[in-house]
Amino acid sequence: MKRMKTIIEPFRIKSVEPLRRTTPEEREKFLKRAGYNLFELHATEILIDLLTDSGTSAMSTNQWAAMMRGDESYAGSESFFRFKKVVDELTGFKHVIPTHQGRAAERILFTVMCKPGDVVPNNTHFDTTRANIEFTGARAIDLPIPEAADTQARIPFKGNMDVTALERVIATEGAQKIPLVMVTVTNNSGGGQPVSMANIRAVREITTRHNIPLYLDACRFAENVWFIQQGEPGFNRLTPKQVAQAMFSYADGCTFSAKKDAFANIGGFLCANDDRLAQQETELLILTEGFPTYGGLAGRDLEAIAVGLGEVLDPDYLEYRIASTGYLGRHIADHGVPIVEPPGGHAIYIDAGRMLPHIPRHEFPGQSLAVELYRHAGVRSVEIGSVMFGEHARHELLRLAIPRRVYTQSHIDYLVEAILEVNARKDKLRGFKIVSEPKALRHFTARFEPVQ
Ligand code: P70
Repeated sequence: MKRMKTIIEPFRIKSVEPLRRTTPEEREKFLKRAGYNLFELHATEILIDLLTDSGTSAMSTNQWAAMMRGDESYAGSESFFRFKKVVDELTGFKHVIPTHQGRAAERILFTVMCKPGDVVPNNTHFDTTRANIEFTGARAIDLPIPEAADTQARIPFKGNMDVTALERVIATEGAQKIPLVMVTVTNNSGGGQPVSMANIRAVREITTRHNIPLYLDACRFAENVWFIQQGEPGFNRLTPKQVAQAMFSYADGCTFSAKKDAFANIGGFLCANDDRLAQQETELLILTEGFPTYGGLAGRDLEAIAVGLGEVLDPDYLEYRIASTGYLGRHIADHGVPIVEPPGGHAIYIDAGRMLPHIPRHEFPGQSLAVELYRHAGVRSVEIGSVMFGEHARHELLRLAIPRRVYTQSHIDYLVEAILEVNARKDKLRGFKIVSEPKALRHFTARFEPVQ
């Protein structure tokens, strides 16, 4: 049968949550109280929340049903074995350690593997990954491909790692100083861009030659898989699950935040093939997270993850997901808003540095745009630039992250309208300065004031 052109949300809605409207005067008051940091807003003050796609997904009826089956035994819970079976089959790794979220997996992994003076390359580290590596005294270095420097370049698999740069880093630092190489799929800081299988294979080849373990930061593995399946030669006859299995087969382990591509509201895991490492990781897990068959999660959370990992690989879902993100991207970019091209998987990133050339980096153009979009339309987004990454920021971006299965087409159309209205008077936007900040991960709690 010939397929119709319109791609629809492949679900219907059973339970709804009202959206809350606010007036411009109220939003001005909330912004002042929050120190112009959108993390400080209350959820009730927001109309459409694009702060993150993490932990914000709508769960399915099957996930809710599975939660009722949650076995809350402290040790040996049935839910753990159901979860483990799904993760084993998907990833093929020998050991799986549940954690309460992605960063707990990162902390355990880097505590066990890194020491001061070490270096950990990644295509691009995300905020908590970088912070957890630096916390051990090691150095986190980003090796995106050179083409990623140009936000306007429309090339596929723009999330790839620069393998020539990886060889160079190994040659200059020495393999013994590199406890692991990581590849983040999709590349979150870089624009939600996918990494090709060919690139993962090339990184594997280099790391094998130097005897360095390769780990995937697999938070958005399914979205990455869809780009490979649709766009990389040789994969379109495989199912998304088979492509995912192929992708995981190149790695020695992974970290995973189940708050993204498992549609769970909380959870994560750490996988490893190395028995000795897994042993050390399990010991740390018991110290800070919990017994190895629950690792900081309730049995019901493990059930939700197990079901979610199956649902996310449904081709109808992935087709809709990537089309919906692309629709937002095309509709604003084709009307003059510079975005990171081409649109990625989970979010659209506006190049705020390019859109607001009159606001210098040190006055945070991404933050200025985030504040204005909230002020204008009640939409919350997040700066991914010099506020989040300081001197490591490569671009001044504003990320519009799309929660999974939560918003409909008309919400997206409202966003397009709001963004184009702000764009029409972008020259009026002013910069910000930071008036207080913590030592690490400052974006979560810093306070700002507008520059006069
Ligand atoms: C996001 C959230 C989390 C994340 C990630 C990658 C590639 C590990 C983690 C940690 C964080 C965030 C950012 C801004 C606003 C709110 C939240 N990413 N690796 O939205 O996982 O959060 O489970 O500890 O993207 O991108 P976890």
